[in-house]
Amino acid sequence: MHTQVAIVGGGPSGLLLAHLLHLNGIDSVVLEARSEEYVIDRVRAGVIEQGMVDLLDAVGLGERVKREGLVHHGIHISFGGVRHRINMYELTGGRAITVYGQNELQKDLNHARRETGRPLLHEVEHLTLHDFDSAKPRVRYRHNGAEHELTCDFIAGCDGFHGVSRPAMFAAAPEGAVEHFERVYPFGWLGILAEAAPASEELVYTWTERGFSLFSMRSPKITRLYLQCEPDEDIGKWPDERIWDEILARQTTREGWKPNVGPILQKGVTGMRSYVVEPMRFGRLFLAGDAAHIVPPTGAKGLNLAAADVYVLSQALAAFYKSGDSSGLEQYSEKCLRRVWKAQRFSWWMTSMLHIFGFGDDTAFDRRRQLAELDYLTGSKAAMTSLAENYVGFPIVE
Ligand code: FAS
Ligand code: PHB
Repeated sequence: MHTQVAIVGGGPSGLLLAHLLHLNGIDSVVLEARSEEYVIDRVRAGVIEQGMVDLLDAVGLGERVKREGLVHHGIHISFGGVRHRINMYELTGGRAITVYGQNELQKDLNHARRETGRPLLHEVEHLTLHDFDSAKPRVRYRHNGAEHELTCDFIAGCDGFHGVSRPAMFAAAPEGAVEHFERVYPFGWLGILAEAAPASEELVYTWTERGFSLFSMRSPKITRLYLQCEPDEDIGKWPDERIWDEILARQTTREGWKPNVGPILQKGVTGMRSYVVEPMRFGRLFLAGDAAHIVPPTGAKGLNLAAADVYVLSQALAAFYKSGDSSGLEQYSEKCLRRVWKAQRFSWWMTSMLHIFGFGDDTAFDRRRQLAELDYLTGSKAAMTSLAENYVGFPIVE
C-alpha cells in the first residue's frame, strides 16, 4: 500500500493530524495498536485550552465540545483550609478553559475519520519503521494475521510515550544528533471517576501537608478526583472507603466545602515525569504529542500540546504538497519546542508548588516556602495573571 503520510498511533494527536491533513487534501493511513474501545475508554485529559477549542471549531470538530463541554472562567487554589479563586477570564481579557473528557474527544475524532472513509486500522501489531532517512520511508506491520508494508512520503510518530517511533528515531540518528531532557517526580497521582454531582463549578487544586489533591469533573453527574500518592502506589491497597477518607481529609475546607461522595466508577495510578526529545524530527520521521514530550498533568497541558504540534505539522505538510516549500518542515521542531518548553516550565512550576516532596523535617523549609508562594500567588494580581495566561494557554491558530 502507498500513502502520503503514514500516521503511527490513533490517539488524539494521530487522528487530529489525519483530519487536518484530510482538510488539506493530503492522504494518510492511521495505524493503531489497540482496539477502538480501549483507546476510547482510557481515562486521561479533561481540560482543553481556549486555543484548542478554537482549532477544533475551525476544522469542524467543535460542535459537541461546544454543546457538552463545561466552560470555566476560573480555577481555585486551596491551602490552609481556604479556597482562593483565580478569575482567569478577567485576567486574560476573556480567555477560558473547557472541561471535556479526552475519551469524548476520541469518539469525535474516530467518528470524523470514519466520515472520510480513509484508512484507520486498529489492533496492528509488530509495527516497525524503515528508511525514514530516505525519500521513501516504509512502515511494516501485521494486521488481521497478515504482514503488510506501507510506503509513504512521511511518517508521523503519534504513538505516545511508550510507542516505537521515538526509539526508532534514536536508533537511526547518528550519535548525539538526538537528545532528551527528563525529570521524574517522586510521586504519582491516584485518580478516580465518581458518580457524584460536582460540588464546585470549577476545578480546585489543593495543597495540604498530607499531599496534593485535585477536584475536577467530567459532566454534571461525574466528578474526577486525584490524590498525590507514591509513584508505584498499589491501587489494590485503596478500597473505595480509604480513597474517600483521604480525599475528604485533604479537600474539605474550613468553611465546610467538600466534594460530593458517590460510587467510584474507575480508579488508577499514573506516574509523573517531564520529558522532551530534541529535535522532534529526524529525516522524514516527525514526532508529535506524547511521543516527543511528556508533562506532569498538574498544568493540564499534554493534550493541548499534542494538538499544537499536529497543527504546525499539518501546515508544514500542506505547504510542502501545495508548493514544494519545505521551510515549514525544516522549522517544525524548533517551532514546536518553543511552545513545549513554556508548557514544561509551567507544568513543573505547578507541580513543584502544589506537591509534597518529602514529609520529614528535612523538607519542612520547603513546605513553608510553598505556603509562602501560595500566599503570594493568591494575593498578587501579577502572579495570578501569569498563572492564568499559562493555564488558559496560548493561541494555536495564529
Ligand atoms: P496517546 O498516548 O494518547 O496516544 C498514542 C496512541 O498510539 C495510543 O492510542 C497507543 O495505543 C498508540 N500506540 C502506541 N504504540 C503503538 C505502536 N507501536 N503502533 C501503533 N500504535 C501505537 N493533558 C491535558 O492537556 N489536559 C489534562 O487534563 C490531562 N490530564 C491527564 C491526566 C492523566 C491521568 C494522564 C495520564 C494524562 C493527562 N493528560 C492531560 C495528558 C494526555 O492527555 C496526553 O498528553 C495525550 O493523551 C497525548 O496524546 P497522544 O500524543 O495522541 O498520545
Ligand atoms: C482532569 O480533569 O482529568 C484534569 C484536570 C486538570 C489537571 C489534570 C487533570 O491538571
